[in-house]
Amino acid sequence: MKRALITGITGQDGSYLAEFLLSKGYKVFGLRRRTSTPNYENVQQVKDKITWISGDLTDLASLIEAVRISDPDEVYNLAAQSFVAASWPQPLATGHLTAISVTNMLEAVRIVKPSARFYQASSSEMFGKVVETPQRETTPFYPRSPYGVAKVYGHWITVNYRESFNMFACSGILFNHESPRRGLEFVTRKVSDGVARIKLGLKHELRMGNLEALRDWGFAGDYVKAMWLMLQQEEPDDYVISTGETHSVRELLEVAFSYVGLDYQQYVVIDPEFVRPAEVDLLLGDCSKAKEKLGWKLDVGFKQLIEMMVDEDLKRVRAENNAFLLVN
Ligand code: F7E
Repeated sequence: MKRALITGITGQDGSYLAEFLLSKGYKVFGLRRRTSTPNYENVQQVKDKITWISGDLTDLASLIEAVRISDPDEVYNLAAQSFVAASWPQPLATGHLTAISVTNMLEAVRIVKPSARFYQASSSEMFGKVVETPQRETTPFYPRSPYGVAKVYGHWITVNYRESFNMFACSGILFNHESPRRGLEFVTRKVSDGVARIKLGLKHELRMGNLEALRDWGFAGDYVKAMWLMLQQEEPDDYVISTGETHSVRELLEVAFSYVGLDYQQYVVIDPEFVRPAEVDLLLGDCSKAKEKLGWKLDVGFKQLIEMMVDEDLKRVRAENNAFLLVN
């Protein structure tokens, strides 16, 4: 039985990856940080199948212990401060969690089990103010936020450990990937949740930032399979994972509102609070290397993804509201 250690396991990607690895017969270990209000919502179906290890990304001793206890064949480093907008007000915390912690994880693996295969969650945010379109593995980075800068560090330290210590370390340069498990602050989920609340009469407007930003949005459930495929190859390497399509935030609004028979223009209000100090205007990934070498393919397209998210939020908001009406 193969053994995998996942950091960030209670997040969107971690939960899909845990389910995928469990379905493949893996023994799955999840690193969890102590919080006063633990949130297992994303992993509720598989919580009891995961072996939980207490640890913190910023505490190297706890990571060494996590690698020792799990004795993993594969390590997936998904934990980070992942919300770009929060990286301006918290640049140092983002640097510790999203950049330096990657070295902590790599060090823990190098010291305890250097033969383990390592996956680093790199990001299309590294391309930032893009110098070429579409973006591919060889496109130079030009990050536009403290988050993007931190991810560039994480990316290069992973490459460096591969080259310095001959470790099987891979970076997946994943473009935006979404799902009903996405955090409510990210734009797709903010819109699907907002549409559900407006449709159900619980909300009357949706306050948004820059509607012209273009993103390459895929389904997280498809993207975690690419992570696994990267670690099954003969040689470690880095891969872009994307859909090869780009859509604006405005198109996202159109698709989501029109799906429930509404016109977004009647509800959306532009609020400077959601406009970023520096923007990534356009992302469009070329994932031909992943398709060719990994045999990776995607199943869920943009419209289907947004409609799935709206459907799930309608269900959830309806249920929450019914429960509220019952007790009041
Ligand atoms: O913003 C614009 C915003 O926060 C997308 C993370 O997973 O993907 C994600 O980063 C776009 C931006 O994701 C609102 O300005 C407009 O242009 O959903 P987001 P992100 O910043 O692209 C990459 C690959 C990662 O690695 C990150 O961890 O939407 N936008 N109005 C808005 N965005 C938000 N959040 N809220 C708004 O009201």
